[in-house]
Amino acid sequence: MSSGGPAATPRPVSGPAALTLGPADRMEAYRTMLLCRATDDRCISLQRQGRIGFYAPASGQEAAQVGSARALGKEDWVFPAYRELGVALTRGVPLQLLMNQLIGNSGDLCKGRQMPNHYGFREFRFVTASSPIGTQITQAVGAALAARHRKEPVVTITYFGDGATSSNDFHAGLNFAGVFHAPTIFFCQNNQWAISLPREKQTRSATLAEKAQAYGFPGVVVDGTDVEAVYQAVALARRRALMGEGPTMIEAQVYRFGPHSTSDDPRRYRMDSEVAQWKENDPIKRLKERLVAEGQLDDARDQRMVEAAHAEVSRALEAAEKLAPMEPGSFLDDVFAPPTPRLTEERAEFDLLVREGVVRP
Ligand SMILES: Cc1ncc(C[n+]2csc(CCOP(=O)(O)OP(=O)(O)O)c2C)c(N)n1
Repeated sequence: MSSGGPAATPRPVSGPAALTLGPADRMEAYRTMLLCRATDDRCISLQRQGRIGFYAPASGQEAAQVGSARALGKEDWVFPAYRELGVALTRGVPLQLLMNQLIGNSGDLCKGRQMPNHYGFREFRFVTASSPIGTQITQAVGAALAARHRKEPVVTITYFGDGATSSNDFHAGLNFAGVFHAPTIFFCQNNQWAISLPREKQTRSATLAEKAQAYGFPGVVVDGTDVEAVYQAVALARRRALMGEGPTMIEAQVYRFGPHSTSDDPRRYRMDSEVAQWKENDPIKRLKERLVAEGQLDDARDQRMVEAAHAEVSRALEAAEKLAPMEPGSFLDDVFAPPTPRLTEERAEFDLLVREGVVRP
């Protein structure tokens, strides 16, 4: 599968990873986190203007996503949920390609058939997200066992939220991984809310990570607003998995700053004061402070980086909006190969409706 569109954000992932992030890695992580935040801000606005249909923001979760993805190797497979923008960008997915999917235009690799945010990029080993909560967890375990069977030295990582720990697939996936020693990393972003359900109503377990112990492997809690701590936890889990020591679950404690998606209003179920409290630990602010303290960043350079991130989003969006829409009759493609006689007939009927102006391309 080709990536299509210009490579606006080429960020090849190197691996296997060292156990700590170096200064240049920290700066690169910061750049990606700024791009992630700028993309979120723009996409919420685009949805409000009717230019995209739906969006699930990742703001507040950038360190968890970028830190974890930086610890992976290029050959590892990612099984995401629908909120993993920072992971996609770190894997090197060009921003325009993401925009193409949000719009569902003719450059969208999913051909406009997936909900916005539910993208997948084979070239970056980023498997298409599914909406049913938790289904990616069992898929990641199966793929890890298949890779081991083929003697491929890779791990799979699956991303999911606190709400997904109540799904059947979470328990089936962890049990199977424990029994068969799957080289899988279970990366839970506990962002404290599953739409309107708070973390304390999700489970009586003291932590989500401790659920892994019941399945016979380690579960660790990490401060998900600290990019270095996240990186280290994933690098260690990956090393364990590659050494044949089996799976690890990581619970990254974060907070979702924005709505669950553009379809809800979080002020109806949570207090502004809670949001404000978590914003004191904004992962971008934390990493900025670290970079300033070590002399890599000052306010002027930071300002230029923020502006560059917004400009990159504008360029990607402009290019994506110039692309033609999907050809409407394409919904009949890819059903059967070769198409059945009935499909061919339907396609001819559809093309006639387009020619007669009944259906507008
Ligand atoms: C099986 C299933 N049940 C319910 C839903 C509706 N739903 C969509 S998102 C969501 C909450 C998920 O919360 P969490 O796993 O914490 O992830 P987050 O959205 O916070 O990242 C629910 C219940 C669904 N998509 N699939």
